[in-house]
Amino acid sequence: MLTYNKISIPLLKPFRTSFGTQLTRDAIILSYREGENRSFAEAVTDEAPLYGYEDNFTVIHVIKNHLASFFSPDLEPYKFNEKISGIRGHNMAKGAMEMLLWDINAKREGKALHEFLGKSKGYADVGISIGMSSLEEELKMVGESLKAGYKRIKVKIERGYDVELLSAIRKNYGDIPLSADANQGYSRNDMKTLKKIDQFNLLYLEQPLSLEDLNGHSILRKEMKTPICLDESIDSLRSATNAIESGAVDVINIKPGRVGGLQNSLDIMEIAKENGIKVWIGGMLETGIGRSFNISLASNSLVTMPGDTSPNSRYFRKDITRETFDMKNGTIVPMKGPGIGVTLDYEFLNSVEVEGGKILD
Ligand code: OSB
Ligand code: MG
Repeated sequence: MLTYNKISIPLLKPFRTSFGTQLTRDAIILSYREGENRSFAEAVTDEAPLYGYEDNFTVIHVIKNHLASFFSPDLEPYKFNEKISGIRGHNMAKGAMEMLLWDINAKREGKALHEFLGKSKGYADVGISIGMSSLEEELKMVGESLKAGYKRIKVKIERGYDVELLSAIRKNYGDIPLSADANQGYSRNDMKTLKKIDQFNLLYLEQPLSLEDLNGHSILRKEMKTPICLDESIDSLRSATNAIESGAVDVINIKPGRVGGLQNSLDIMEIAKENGIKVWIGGMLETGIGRSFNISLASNSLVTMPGDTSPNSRYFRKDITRETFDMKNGTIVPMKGPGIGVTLDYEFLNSVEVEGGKILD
């Protein structure tokens, strides 16, 4: 039986980006039950379409009305992708369904997901994505994160809160591995400000312009020394190919939940490698379920930079999974499995459930 739960769990701290402030993680969790066995997946959407065009409501709608009829637990993920290829867009909904099949398939083989995916190093290199707050608070967070062992610090920037922040971080902490994520907060009219960011020697500048403005990113890439990383713009293998071919990108932030799942993520990693593009695995404040998928993928040897996959405890006082991830020396070891290797705390899940129901018998 295939079911979904929509949950809302409080974040330990508000997470502010250029597109808004998140106080809770509102997630759609998919569960598939076969006898005693349970498999899970998580959609990366939120309540409102601020990051991309999909939201929790469209995900439930698309899964129920368009994807579920193609689902069979006996399908390999790539076969499912072939079957749904006529349905346009909605890669966050597709990604949740596709990842569910990876968990089902890995569990049937009795393998941990990271092993089932192949090429696992056995650990993921971890960076932190720090939400916006006061300059003082952020400087403190950067210091604590370095002490905790994070291998890369990423801060969020927006118009009017960029140069001053980055300059203060460099002044206080020197030549640390630093990047900045604008979440589409700038436009082509901001070239002057964006070029000022070159002085900070960032590892990369993430998604400065609108997700639709691939040409703008190509122009910016010629104007700036700082490598350009794309996040929101890359929602499929096709958009990754387009971005690479049009010279719009140096680094890709791969979120399997955004690009339609793990198969597309692996395919993007391959074309990135062929073209000398660096990749890392991002996050969307996932619960332990989405986090386990991300960390399993992030341990793949084709991933070339630390990702946004902090331990659960950084986001939530309590998570819906009983198992949690710990970071040691800036690395996290993926779950031992089978599959994503996490179980649900149903008592807690019920207490944070907003709605739920059956999708397929
Ligand atoms: O742009 O990477 C992003 C969170 C929500 C939406 C978009 C983004 C983020 C993050 C947080 O940066 C990454 C994480 O810690 O999960
Ligand atoms: Mg981003």
